[in-house]
Amino acid sequence: MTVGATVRGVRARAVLAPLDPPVQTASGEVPNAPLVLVDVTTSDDVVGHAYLFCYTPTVLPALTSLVTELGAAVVGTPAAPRAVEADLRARLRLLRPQGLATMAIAGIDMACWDALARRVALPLVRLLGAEPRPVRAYGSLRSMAPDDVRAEATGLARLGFGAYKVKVGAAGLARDREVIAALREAVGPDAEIAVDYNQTLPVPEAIRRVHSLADEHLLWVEEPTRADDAAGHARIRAAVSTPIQLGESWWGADEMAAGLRADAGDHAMLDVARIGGITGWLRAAPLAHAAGRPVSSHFWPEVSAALLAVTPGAFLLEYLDVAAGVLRRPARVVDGAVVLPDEPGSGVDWDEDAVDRHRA
Ligand code: SMN
Ligand code: MG
Repeated sequence: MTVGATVRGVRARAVLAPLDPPVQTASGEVPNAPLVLVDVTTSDDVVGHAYLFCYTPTVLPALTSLVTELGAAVVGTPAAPRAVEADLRARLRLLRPQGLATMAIAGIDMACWDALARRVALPLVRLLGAEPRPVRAYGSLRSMAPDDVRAEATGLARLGFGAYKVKVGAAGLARDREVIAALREAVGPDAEIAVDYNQTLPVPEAIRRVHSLADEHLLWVEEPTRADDAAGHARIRAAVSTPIQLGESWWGADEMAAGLRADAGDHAMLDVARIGGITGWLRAAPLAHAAGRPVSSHFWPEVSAALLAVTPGAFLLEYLDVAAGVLRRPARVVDGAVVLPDEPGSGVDWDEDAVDRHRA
């Protein structure tokens, strides 16, 4: 292994990974997972892998092309993740990094960290300075209809989670209560339950509903109103007793810092693609801890498990594995925790036959 490898190539492939069941939210349904699979090859022939989830197939060609173009720009430069990330952010300073640009940089960043871990033959968690350990997770449901919730939760409960999250807001408060009751019936009285409104409620309605649901003793209410309305979330938080969770929608540490300054939430949840990759997470997560917010993750269970294992104030990993349909080894859950593989890399490897079947 040479000490300083360079980036030899960056490949981006678009796939539509199967989701069974599809993911439903009050802001729309995701029938299959539009993913960009990123492969960074170094000058000593090591290949790092990462994937990006882009919510809708409409932007899949644009994000694939953005990863390809940004990847081409760093060919020949040192494959050091922090150097690549700084180079790409500098190139996009005038554009401003929010949006697909941050997501594309994050994908290349995660793949560079995977390549580095593979080059030094360390699991990502060891490269980041911690020992592999089980990372406590919660079962994040995809279904929203009470009968589907009951069935899905019964299956998830076999993985031993102590907490679950269900998406609500598809109809009125009565339906929210029906959904929570269905989940409670399936997971039992001791499990914690969180709900996610996926940004759909106007602030007054959010205050009314969250206040009314106080007797459900929810673990948290997530994104009750628009993600970019930090002041609105702060108003909701000041008016209710149930903890408010948000952060999956923050584009980078700057937006996170603004959300923390606005007192928008009691918790903070980081989406490793939107926060800016592994480098972005390592920059942002300490801000939440300094502000006294427990840190949870959004999607990306493999990489998020390694990051939560090194994050002060880490709380819960979201177990919702949207890429499992194209991964050789999806994240493994034992007794309600994601088990980190003690093998080189981040744990992301493609099932190439499945990738071929699901190419977009
Ligand atoms: C969510 C958002 C978009 C797609 C699936 C799920 C949700 C979550 O906000 O927290 O998982
Ligand atoms: Mg959410």
